[in-house]
Formats: sequence, C-alpha cells, structure tokens
Amino acid sequence: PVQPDIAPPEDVRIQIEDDRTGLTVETLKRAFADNLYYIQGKNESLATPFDYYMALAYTVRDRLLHRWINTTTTYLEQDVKSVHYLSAEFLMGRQLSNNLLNLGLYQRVLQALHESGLNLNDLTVLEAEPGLGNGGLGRLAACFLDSLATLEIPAVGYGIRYEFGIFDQRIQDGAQVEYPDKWLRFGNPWELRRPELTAEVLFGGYTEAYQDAEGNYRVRWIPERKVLGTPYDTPVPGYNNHTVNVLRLWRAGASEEFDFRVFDSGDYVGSVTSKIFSENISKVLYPNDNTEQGKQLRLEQQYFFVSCSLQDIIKTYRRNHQNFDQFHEKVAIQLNDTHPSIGVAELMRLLVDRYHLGWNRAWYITKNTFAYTNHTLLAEALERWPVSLFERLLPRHLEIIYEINRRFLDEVRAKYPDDTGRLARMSLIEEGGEKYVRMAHLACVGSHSINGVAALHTELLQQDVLRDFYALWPERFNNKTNGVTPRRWLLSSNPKLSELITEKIGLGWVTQLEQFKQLEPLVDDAEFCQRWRQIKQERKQELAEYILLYNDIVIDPNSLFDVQVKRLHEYKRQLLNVLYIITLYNRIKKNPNIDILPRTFIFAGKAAPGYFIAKLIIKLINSVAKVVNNDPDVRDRLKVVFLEGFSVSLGERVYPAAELSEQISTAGKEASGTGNMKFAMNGALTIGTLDGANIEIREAVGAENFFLFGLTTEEVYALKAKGYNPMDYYNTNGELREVMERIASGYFCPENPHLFQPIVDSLMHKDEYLLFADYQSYIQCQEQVSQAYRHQENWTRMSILNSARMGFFSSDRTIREYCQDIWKVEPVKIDLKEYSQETA
Ligand code: B1H
Repeated sequence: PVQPDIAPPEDVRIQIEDDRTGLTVETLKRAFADNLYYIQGKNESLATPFDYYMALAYTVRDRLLHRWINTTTTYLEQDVKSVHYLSAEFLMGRQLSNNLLNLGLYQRVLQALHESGLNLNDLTVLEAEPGLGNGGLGRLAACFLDSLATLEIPAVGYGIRYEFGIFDQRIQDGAQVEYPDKWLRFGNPWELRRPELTAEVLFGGYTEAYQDAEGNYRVRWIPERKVLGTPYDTPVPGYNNHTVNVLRLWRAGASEEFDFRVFDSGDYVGSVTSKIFSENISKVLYPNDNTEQGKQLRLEQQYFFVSCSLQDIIKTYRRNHQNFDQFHEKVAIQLNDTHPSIGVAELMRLLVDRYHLGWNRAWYITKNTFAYTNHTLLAEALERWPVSLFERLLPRHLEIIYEINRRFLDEVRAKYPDDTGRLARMSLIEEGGEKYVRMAHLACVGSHSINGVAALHTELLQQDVLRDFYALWPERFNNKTNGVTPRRWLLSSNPKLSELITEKIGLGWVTQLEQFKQLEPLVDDAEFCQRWRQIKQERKQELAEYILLYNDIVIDPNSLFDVQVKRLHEYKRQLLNVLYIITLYNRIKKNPNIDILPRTFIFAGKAAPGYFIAKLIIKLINSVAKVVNNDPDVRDRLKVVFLEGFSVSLGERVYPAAELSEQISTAGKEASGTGNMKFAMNGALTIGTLDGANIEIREAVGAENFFLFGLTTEEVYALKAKGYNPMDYYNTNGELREVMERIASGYFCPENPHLFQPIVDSLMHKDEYLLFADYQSYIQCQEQVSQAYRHQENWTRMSILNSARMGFFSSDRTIREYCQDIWKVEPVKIDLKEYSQETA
C-alpha cells in the first residue's frame, strides 16, 4: 500500500444504540453533541444559542427521517390510496416543539438539555417561523396535515416554497410598515432538498395539431419558456404513532436549456441574469387574504406548483401501475380553494397529450380524482383570469378549458333547454367586455365533491354563490366544518391547562377531543374551578409581561382581556370593536366616576399592504390607544394594545391568555373562522354574530355560554334589499353620533385632524358591512359581558363549559369526515422496523 491506514485509537467503543435513531436521554445527548460538532462545526466554547437550536433540530430530524423513510416505503409497498392536499399556502408555525411533542420526545429532550446546562424554551424561540400563508386558509392546511398524520392517513401536502413568506409587520408611529420575511436567512434544518425529483414546467408559446403514426389527431404545445421546480420536503409526524408524512414545497429555478440559450448570441451575462426571471416564481407569497390579486406572476405561481405536483403524483402512481385505470382509486386530490384549480386542465393535458388517453376516459379520471373546497363568499376573492392572459401564458390549457366548457354547456343545455341566462351564468368563461376564466366554475365542473367550511357557509354556497351548480349536481355538495389541531392549539401552547385537564380525564383527549365532555361535571368542583381560573390568570400575567416588553404599556392583569386577533379586513369589523372602545371612553369623559369594568382591548393582525382602509384602521386603533391609555380620567380602567406581527407563534401566546374572543363579522361574510375555535378551546367566551362556525360553536357550548348579537344573514340581505342607509342609525343614536364626531373631529390625531376622514366617510355614506346597524346590539351585548365578568365564579364555569364542549372542533373530526365522505381513504398502520432495542 502506498499509504497505510491510520490506526484506530484504542478507546473507541462500539455503540449499541444508533445515534441517529435512539431515544434515551443518553443517546439524545450524544447525538446533540455530535450534530453541534459535525453539522454546526462548533464545540461548547464556540457555540451560540442558535447553534444549539440547529444541533437539536438535526437531532430531532434524524428521528423523523427514520420514521419517514419507513412510512414512505410502507405506502409504496402496500400501494395505498393517498390524499394530495394542494394549497398555495401552508402556515406551519415553528416545528421544533411540535415535532418533539408528536414524537413523544419532549420530556427526554428537556432533560438531555438540562443536563447539558441548556433550556429548551430559550432554543425554540430562535426558530424562524415559516410564514407561508396569510391567515385561516393557510393555517387550516397546516392543521389538516397534523391531523392526517395523526390519523395515519397517507397524505402529501403540495405547495410553494416561498423565499419570502408573509411580510413582517412592524408598527411605526402607529402605522403598519412591511418588512421582507427572510425566514431562510440562517438555513432551514427541517427541509430536505430533492434535486433528483426536479420537474419541468412550461409556459407561453403556441399549440399545433398533428397526426401521430397511427393517424390519431393530437395537439402539441410548443412552449416559449421552461422553468424547473425542485422539491423541498418537510417531514410531518403524527402524534404518538410512527407515521411521518411529507409537506413537499416547490422552488422555481432556471432551466439551462431555455434561460441560457442566449449563450450563442454572446450575451453571457444577460443569460445568467435572466435566471432571476425563473427564480421569481417562488420568490414571494402574495399578501392578500380574501381578495384576489390579478397578477400574471400569481397565475404563474399557481400553474408552477400545480404542474410540478401533478407530475410528481403521476410519477409515484406509475411505480405501481402500468396504466391509468386505477388512478382515481389511488389518488385523491383536494383543491384548497381555487388557487390550484388549474390542476383540472393540467391533469387533462397530461392524460390526453402526454399519455394519450381518450378525452372521455381522461375526464372520468380527472373528475373522480379532484375535490374542491370553497373558502369564501366574498365576490372580490373569487378568482377570474383574463382569457388574454391565459392565452399568452397557458395556450394549451385555454384550449382544454374551452373543450371542457363546450361539453359542460351541452350538458346544461340538455337539462335546461333554451335557458340562455343560465348558460351565461354557468359558463367557465365570463363574457361581456373583457373575457375571463372563472376558476371556481372550473373547480366545480372538474370535481366530484364541492364543500364549504361551515354549515352556514355551505348553505349560502348552495343558495347563492354556486346555486346553479347546486341545482345541476346537488349530490356533489357537502359541508365540512373546519377544525383546529388540539396538539398545537392546546397541548403545546397551553401546557399548564393541558396538565390540569389530563390529571382529571387522562391523555386520551389529545387525539379524541370528544373526551373533553368529561370535564363538564367538574364545573361543580370548586378546587378544579379555582385551578382553572389560576392558570388563566398566569397566562394573562405572562401576556402582560410580553406587552410591557414589546409595547411598553402597563396593563392590569385583573382586567378583562378582550381580544381580537385576525387579518385586518373591513368585513371582520375590527372597527366595530373600536366604536365600542370610543363609546366607553366618551362615557368616562362625560362622567369620570362612572362604574366601568376594567378592560384590556388587545388587537393583532396584518393588513394587505395595498389595502388602504385596513391600514388606516390599524392607525386608528393605535391612535385611540395612545389617547385612551394616557388620559388620566380613564384611570387605567381601559387599555388598548395593538401587538405587531401577528403569527402562529404570537397566537400561541395570545389564545391561552384571552377571556373574551371577538368574532364579530357581518353575518354571511366569514366562511368559517378558526381563531374562534382556538379561543374557545382555551377557555375564552365568545362575543359573536351568527356567522361562519360561530353558529355551530354556539350550539355546541350552549346559547347561555355565548354572547350573541347582531343581524342574521337573512336580516342583512333584507336590509340591503330594502336599501340600507347608515344615516338612519346615526341620526337616531346619540352615543353612536358622539363616537363618530369624536373620530371626525381629529381628537385622536390632532396633528393631522382629517386623517381618519376616509373611515368616517365610508361608514356614514356606505357602511357596506353594517356596523351602524349592529352598533346598538353590540354595545348592549358588551354590557352583558361586563355584568357576567363581575361574577367570576360563573364566568369560570362558562369558561370551562366552553372548553369542555369544543370536542367537535378538532381538525381530527374534520379530517375523518373528509376521509369518509370525499377521499375514501383508510388509515395505514406503520410499524417501525429496525427500531432500536432501547425504545421497544
Ligand atoms: C379564507 C381565503 C383566501 N377564505 C384568497 N379565503 C387568498 C382567499 O391569496 N389569496 O388570493 C388567500 C386567502 N381565506 C379563509 O379560510 C376564510 O376567510 C375563513 O373564514 C376560513 O376559516 C378559512 C379556512 O377555511
């Protein structure tokens, strides 16, 4: 030998437990030290807290990988039917604590770190939150992934790996300022890049017809550009089982072949810089919630991730199948709103153009594969793309959509002869002026199931937004009331309350939230009530400390914590809450000795950067806060706080500390809401309208434990039909008038007294969301809340009953319903092979 091996040192001991899979405290400590050294390249004297976080994350990831590989192998070997959840958004929240809890490693890691002189909480907060969603729709997708893995359902989440997630919100001078969310800056230890699974996505160009060797008529698409999609996989563990599913997010990159063509022309630098055009596709999440953003790049994002995902699904299916006969029996695809609905045309294109299936066969498979969830009734959120844009970007898909439409309209015509109005209403193409493709119609026609996200919402879909489709295909419609995962929203975020509950009813509730009803008899147990109250008080105290730290506002931890946290949107009516605050303020100014219940009003939520009025409402909240918080007459009885940067992590702090949950949208506008569920599970009482899932929450917790106010959906429709005039209310309600005069006078912004005029004008002249109509009812209801809060024992009783009756609102229940009614999938038990002895 040229070079002899180095002799091994004497003291190398063979380790029985695998450092990458072992679960004992000793193994975890060794793995942690190993990762610190060999991944972070640090020892204890060099490591920063972030190095420790990374070393721990890799230690956890290794244990996930072991289960994930095993799960994937099992799915492949058993040729299972899988769910594919296509969503433009996944608001996952931080991964570390969640993964530790689901893997059952939390206590041991706590101990391992403790023995190394470290504190777990100090490390978890260092994780950048992946904010790849706007609000409820994206968070729902994340809760669903947790429930799917926990229920042992084979499932993949497909989406976009945005380089910049939802912007960072900071409040400067009372106003929202947006900063880019550089969440990947220090690396993401949870994802695995899979370059070997890269997919090609085509854009632009033209189509041409040709005859193949057998003389069949075919169409070929000659695209103008090609983009590459590389998947980044994040493991998604179930709670207390061996299932690890995957969230597969696509990142766009340049294709050499296309972007570097210019090499020939000598423009080397130009060809390299043009790379950014392709990479732009996955650059940034559009920060709109419940409004469409008719931008070309947005359609490119949608087609990009949908095409990558469908090619990936087909690739996986073909490992076990020669033809497409069983495709819809092995693949269920859920469209999370219309954002991925181009998938209907893309699957048709792949089946017909690439795999040469006949149209009817392809259509049968497509329809039986897709299912569509609608998340909104707001007209401004219904997606439509200009036909001209489609033609430029996706010429072949437009042809396919036209053909789908031709056949669909034939079907409508056969059932409703001579009903031209109906044909125009139902067509996939909106005519009259600029032509548009109606994405919701494409989703309906191409799916075997259409669902809303709460009972009222589904009802309104059937009677209003999609009534023609309901008339044609009633059997396709069904409701799936939303839910939230009790793992993140209780077990993880409220450990002390979880402990108390577990002490009384055992741990079964974590996967069987229905068991919460066993808490009901405990409302008569004085000691239990006292501990319940005590835990809420501790969470309030902690939030008070946070508010002191971040907002420099002293709040009274004994005041009623009245909380509204959600996206800023006029229909959600944060402004109505503000009108109440000003009402109380005016009462104090008139009579400084008035007996008033001390309250802390807490707000948080992002406004879309281009949504002028929503941003002005943030400024108003902060301006009112400044006046109210500093007026000596108020004597600290009222405090108003706006927390900047609402996120999953901030939600985890806020829900456990909340006592009153504001769910005050105009009836008929909020499809479901899911924050309402997180609050109630954590023992907050709700003040709310008969909107979205509030209705079902109220039925579950009992009308006597819910503060109801406001017009019903029918009353809203009737009032608008007869002609709503907000001035009718203004003129007859003295307190309301004084509130509006207070705002209009410039009192809250003396340096710019007309600043809030647009808000005043919009309420006085239009009041689209009927704040004035609901004002009196809201004020009176808030007075009932204040009265109720004065009887602490009864309040605590109601708080317990709210939690105890929230069993239905676990996303596990929601997912079971999707599995049975829509996806027809069954759990697949995962055994962990090669499981190290120590864990047996
Ligand atoms: C919901 C959206 C939404 N509904 C368009 N619709 C978006 C629409 O970027 N866009 O273009 C983004 C989001 N989000 C929410 O979904 C509803 O408002 C909630 O009521 C519901 O609870 C949630 C989950 O179903």
